[in-house]
Amino acid sequence: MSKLTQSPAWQVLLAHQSQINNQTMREMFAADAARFDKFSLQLDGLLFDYSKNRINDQTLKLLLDLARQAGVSEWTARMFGGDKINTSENRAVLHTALRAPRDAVVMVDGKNVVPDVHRVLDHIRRYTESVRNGELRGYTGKPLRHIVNIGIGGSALGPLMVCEALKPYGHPEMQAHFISNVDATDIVETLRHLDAETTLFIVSSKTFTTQETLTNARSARAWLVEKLGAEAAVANHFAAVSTNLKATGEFGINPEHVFEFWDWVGGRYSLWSAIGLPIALFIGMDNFERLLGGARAMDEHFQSAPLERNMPVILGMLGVWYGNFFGAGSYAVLPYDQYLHRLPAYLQQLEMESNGKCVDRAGQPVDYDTHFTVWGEPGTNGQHSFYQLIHQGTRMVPADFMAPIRSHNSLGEHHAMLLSNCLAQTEALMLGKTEAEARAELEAQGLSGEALETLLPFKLFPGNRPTNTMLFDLLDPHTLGMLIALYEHKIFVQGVVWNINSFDQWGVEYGKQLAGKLLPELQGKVALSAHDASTTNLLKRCLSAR
Ligand code: G6Q
Repeated sequence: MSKLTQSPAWQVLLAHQSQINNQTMREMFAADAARFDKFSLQLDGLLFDYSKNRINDQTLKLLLDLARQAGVSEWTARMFGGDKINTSENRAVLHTALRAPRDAVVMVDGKNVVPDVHRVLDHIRRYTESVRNGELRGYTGKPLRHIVNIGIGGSALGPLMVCEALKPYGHPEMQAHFISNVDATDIVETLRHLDAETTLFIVSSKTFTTQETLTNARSARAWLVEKLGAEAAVANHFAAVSTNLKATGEFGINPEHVFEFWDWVGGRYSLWSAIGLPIALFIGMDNFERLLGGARAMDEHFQSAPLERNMPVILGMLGVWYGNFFGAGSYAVLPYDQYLHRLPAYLQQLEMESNGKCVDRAGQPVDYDTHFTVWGEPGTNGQHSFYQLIHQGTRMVPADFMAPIRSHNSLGEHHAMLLSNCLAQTEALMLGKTEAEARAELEAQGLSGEALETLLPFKLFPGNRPTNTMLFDLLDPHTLGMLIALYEHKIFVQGVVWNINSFDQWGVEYGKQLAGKLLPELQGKVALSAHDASTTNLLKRCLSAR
């Protein structure tokens, strides 16, 4: 057994789980009028209600004991302080420095990195303002109005999710597009509707070696040159974001349009850096800074609030509670805001790439579960599809609900209906429906006797299904910044408890390596090497069809 599963805090939680397993939240709410006050927190208008969880005062105390035992506060100080806690890559983890104020000091290898962060932010401001106000134009003199981000994974999902989420703040004449997939359909279908004269490509790649991104960038460049009839057009229509300035130079991107970031920014944590360039172009630099300000507010809260009142710590420990002590294998993200429709996809990467690990920091196999599968869809669409399983399936699926109190689009009763659905779902999941309640309902519908008894079992809802609710006034840049940073830090807390490195991604690297080997075989450039029978026959089938 590992040190973690043998530890006193873990063992006490195991025993506690068997006690609480028989209690219902229905009873807990009935017994404690102060439950909501006790189990909810607020920060800058963001209300985090975690009272609909299978916890009591003792559970919370024991979960926080586990967090203390794991050293959550100490690890937090190390991360914010620039220690190289990403040990398998020997890197600091400093996405928090990207939203630090100008006068902050964060040292990496004896150098304060904050002046560099603000130098790049100033560069982004100058560049985005000149594109937005039409000073910097395309090759034929037209303003650049279609921003096309070419990047994948961490160099795409964050900016895409944020541009979608903050559409109401977008420049009225601008549109943001995202090309990621090496599948030509992605670029062909995106460019089909665009006018080269008004299109600005941003090639975003931390390493500037990623096959998909460089292939798409080359195809985009060829498209532009063909449409505008001049190589010289590339200078105005391309920008790049990378840590690899040598490679951006070799690709031929005007150095004035190259935005730098650093190896201490993880790809999936990079939307706050120059990787956020499409966001700043689309919503403007003032709004981008509000987004950074929201994340900074969450950073300050995470660093300073006691564990008992600390949102990321509590959210993280609730995940540990269900994942490790109730055997939950997945959790759902359910935004009741259409603008957040890409949040589940973004969190899938952030969470699963960070904490989907099977060895601990020392490289030893773990004997406990690490991260859940993350999935979700915006409400109310999910209600008409997979909520059935959440309500009446055999597995526990903890879920995070989130909703704005006000909508950017007030239209008739839409928003009241949306909100009522959100609140009704968490209430129903918590309460369930007892036999007596179901029976009374059926009787009220005029059923009786055998007909009633036959239908009754299908009408029962076990309830006691845990949910969190994040409620906020309006989905604005500050709130979104807080929300994203909340999840970033929650993941960090869980990684600390599981004693894993949340900041490497060797699984991604392996995929990149494998595809590189198969490509020349698939193109018929080299003979087939030894593969398993399945892969060999799939390759042969592809080759024979060419
Ligand atoms: C993120 C991962 C991964 C990465 C992509 C793109 O944390 O490392 O998703 O962002 O593989 O990499 P580049 O930015 O280097 O092209």
